Amino acid sequence: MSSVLIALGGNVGDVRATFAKAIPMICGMMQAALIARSSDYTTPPWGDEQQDPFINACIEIDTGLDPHALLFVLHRIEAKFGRDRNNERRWGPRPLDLDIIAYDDVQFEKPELTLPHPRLFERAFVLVPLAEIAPDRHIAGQTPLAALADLDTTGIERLPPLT
Ligand code: A4P
Ligand code: MG
Repeated sequence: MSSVLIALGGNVGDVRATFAKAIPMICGMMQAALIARSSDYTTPPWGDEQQDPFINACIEIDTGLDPHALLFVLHRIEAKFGRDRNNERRWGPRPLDLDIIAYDDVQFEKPELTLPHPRLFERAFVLVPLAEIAPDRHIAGQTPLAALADLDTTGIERLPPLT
């Protein structure tokens, strides 16, 4: 089994309800065990600031699937929640975005998949939830907690659990 960190994001529709349904779907379709789930956070839009705030979270799972199979399943789940990659702009609004942040200590760079995620350390909206569940995990020579010290976390707020 491999330990995989996945970042969830979205800003279209009821994103917290989407996460609540998508996480068991991820585990079911990947025959994976959910090891950890961060809180949900509201985060200011990054990259393209002319859009609604996002909700972000991170999970850790144990799975036997290889990285490419994992990406294929994640894209299918994004589509189930209404994501249409053909009709969106880069960094624009989307109901659900599922990024593979890290897969064990695997490192490679291909057009369709780069591990660890290449923009991970630029993004407080990924690192804040990641630091909640894996503060000291070594990813490409850094840890989420240490990397966060260099980033602006203004406007990122942890949300109370849904009742
Ligand atoms: N890809 C390569 N490596 C990976 C990986 N490790 N995990 C490829 C997942 N996918 C990977 O992804 C484009 C392609 O990257 C995929 O087809 C896959 O084959 P995408 O998610 O469609 O692209 P994107 O989202 O437009 O670009 P990018 O750079 O991945 O950005 P994000 O982060 O996904 O951008 N602001 C806040 N606050 N919170 C957010 O969640 N999200 C975005 C979306 C912008 N601003 C945001 C947020
Ligand atoms: Mg993405």
